[in-house]
Amino acid sequence: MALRTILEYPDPRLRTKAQPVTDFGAELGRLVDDLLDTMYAAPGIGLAATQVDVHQRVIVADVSAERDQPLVLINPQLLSREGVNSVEEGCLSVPDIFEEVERALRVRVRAQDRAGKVFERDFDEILGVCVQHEMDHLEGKLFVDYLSDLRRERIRKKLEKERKERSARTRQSAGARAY
Ligand code: GNR
Ligand code: NI
Repeated sequence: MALRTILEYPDPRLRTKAQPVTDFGAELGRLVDDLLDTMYAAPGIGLAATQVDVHQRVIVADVSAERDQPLVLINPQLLSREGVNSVEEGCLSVPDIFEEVERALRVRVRAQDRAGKVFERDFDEILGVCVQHEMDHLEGKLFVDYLSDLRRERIRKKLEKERKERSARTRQSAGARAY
């Protein structure tokens, strides 16, 4: 079990466009396992490789209550979308911010599994929203990009302020230990 560090907005690395996976070897297997471990530990219902600073087209999700139905999508492609759905979204890379975002109600996706086998599947309800949210991460897009500029700026300032306060506390306790 290995947990990876999740990047937080406005970290510019979250804006990186991910590259297709071509090598379905042991390294990919380790990445998928680490993404699942990190998602379950957070806890979150989905995680994209982009969020752990790996810029490959890999996403994981699990919306089950028992947390026993892991979904792995490698090189996901959107085939079709229908309807409109709007739910309050959150993101592990935008901590403690929840905002309503409009998405498709149902999407059909072609992807590969961890062995490289191609499959197609429809996703709807919360899993459909989650898959669209994760696929956005692979393009360097975040749910706050759907909000107004004003709202997004307020969120950025709040998170930057919290980050500064956090690092000031860390410095202080490191100093206290030294004496
Ligand atoms: O844990 C998460 N919850 C969530 C809720 C509504 C819509 C999308 C999500 S995904 C998010 C985890 C995350 O940041 N994935 O990228
Ligand atoms: Ni997210």
